[in-house]
Amino acid sequence: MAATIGLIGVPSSLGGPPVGADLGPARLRAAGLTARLADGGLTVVDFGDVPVPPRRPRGEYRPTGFAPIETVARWVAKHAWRALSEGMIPLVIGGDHSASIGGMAASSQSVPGLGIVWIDAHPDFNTPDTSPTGNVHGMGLAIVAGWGPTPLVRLMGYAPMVHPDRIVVIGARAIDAGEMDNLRQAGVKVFDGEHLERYGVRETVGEAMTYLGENHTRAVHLSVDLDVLDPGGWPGVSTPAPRGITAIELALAVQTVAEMAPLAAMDIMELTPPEDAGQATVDAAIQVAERALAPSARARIQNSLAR
Ligand SMILES: [Mn+2]
Repeated sequence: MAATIGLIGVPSSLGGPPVGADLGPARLRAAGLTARLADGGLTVVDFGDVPVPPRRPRGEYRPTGFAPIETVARWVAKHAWRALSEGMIPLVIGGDHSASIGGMAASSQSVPGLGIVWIDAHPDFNTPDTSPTGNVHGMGLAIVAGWGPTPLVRLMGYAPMVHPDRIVVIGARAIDAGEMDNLRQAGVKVFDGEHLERYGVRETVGEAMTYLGENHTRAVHLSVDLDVLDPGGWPGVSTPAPRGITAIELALAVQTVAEMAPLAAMDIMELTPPEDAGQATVDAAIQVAERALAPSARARIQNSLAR
């Protein structure tokens, strides 16, 4: 039976720099995300966009405090929990990556044996003490793993939302020094960009999924930050990092994850339309959704390759 997707837009850049990640959900919808998923055999229920508090109106850019991020996280959690409780797969589209906190809060509550696959140029494992920028989009995974500001860490009343031994990071290539210490102390497994270059997508993802399986993961929340892509070809993100993988490699990575474990929930984050000259990044984002979620879209691609 084909899955039903609960689409949740998070038009927020409160967790990152003000360069337009808040425009991501509207861009994805305008580019036909819903129709493409429907063509792939999925039913899509669009929950619309969550309400987002305004940025500070005046003055120099400063990182947003935790309270508005918490508000957004609670809205995302509410919608994601509703989707999960009705048997749907929540698909959160961002928006900056701090919006994953709310979706993971909901998944952690609803899905037994939840593991996380975090595909990102950055591991997002800073805490307020180690973050060079103070932006919460660089702290999201740490918060889910129980590290960081208490109101966010304890969003659901318990912490961690997901045990660090059921979390893998794939593709990280820009890791801050203090962030690296946090990752080591927490015991989060990182398959970095160099690992991907050396062993390729299939082997790296296979190794990551085997590790999660050994730690009793029964379903996965897959979170994709589009900045894992090479900004030379896919520039539409808010914090580009040099090097990175191709759209084909990313599509193969998410498909491999979906083949190896039940997908409980998914995020596609950090699409930043003003930076996306030529719309390669929005196209890649839609392909990522199709390849992870739509079985018949996958079959069509495989058939066309076989011919
Ligand atoms: Mn990220």
